[in-house]
Amino acid sequence: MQQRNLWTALSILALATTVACGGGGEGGGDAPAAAPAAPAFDPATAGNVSGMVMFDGELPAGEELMMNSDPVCAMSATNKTSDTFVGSDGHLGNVFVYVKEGLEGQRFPPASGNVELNQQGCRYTPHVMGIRVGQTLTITNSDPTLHNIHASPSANDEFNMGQPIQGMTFERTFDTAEVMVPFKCDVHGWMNAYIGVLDHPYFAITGTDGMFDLNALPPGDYVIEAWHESLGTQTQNVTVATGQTADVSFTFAQ
Ligand SMILES: [Cu+2]
Repeated sequence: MQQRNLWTALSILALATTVACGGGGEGGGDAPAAAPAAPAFDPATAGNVSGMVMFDGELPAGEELMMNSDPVCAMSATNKTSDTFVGSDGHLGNVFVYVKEGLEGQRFPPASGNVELNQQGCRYTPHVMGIRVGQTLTITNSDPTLHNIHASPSANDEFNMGQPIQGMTFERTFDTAEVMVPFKCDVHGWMNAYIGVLDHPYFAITGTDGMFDLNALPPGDYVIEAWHESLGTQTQNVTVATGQTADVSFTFAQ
């Protein structure tokens, strides 16, 4: 009697296992694949934001970076001018422009690929960048000298990692949206960079022509912010309509 109960229990267990595994069909017992992230909106309804960041007046001259504390840097660096003020003809580069408000609660497909931050010629390349929450940041030391990458976020975890050997790489992700996360090198006081972490894909960094595009936005009302490391932030409201490109331009001054 006891033996029969045991077999009955085992039979039920086997049946339950078979059902749970989907009857041994495709998938080889792997966990069910997560549903693909659905677009937050119909892309056919999208609109765009485009604009320019200007600097009113003469752009401050780039500060010369004093690299004498490390002979490797002093001898090998081909560019010893600060990246804080870059631009031409009244246009301002290295400005992080992004959707600050208006996308709350929406989900977007994850970004593909890594974002690269290089330490080369004893400076960070790029100087200003953006990344998605959860996207991998690959940090490389291309120099034959010690750098340490020291991030000082307020909403994410701080990290500080030495890279003593040329060619070393290190990967990191961010859990929370944060504009901006500052980076510095504790060995070389002139090295700094900034990364904007967002939970959506609508951000851009202006080049020396000051131009930016935020394409394929859901129609709606947004607050667009422009951030500059020395000149602060500005915001503007904009309405994005299907098939239209709204112009949003910013002018900074000292
Ligand atoms: Cu360094």
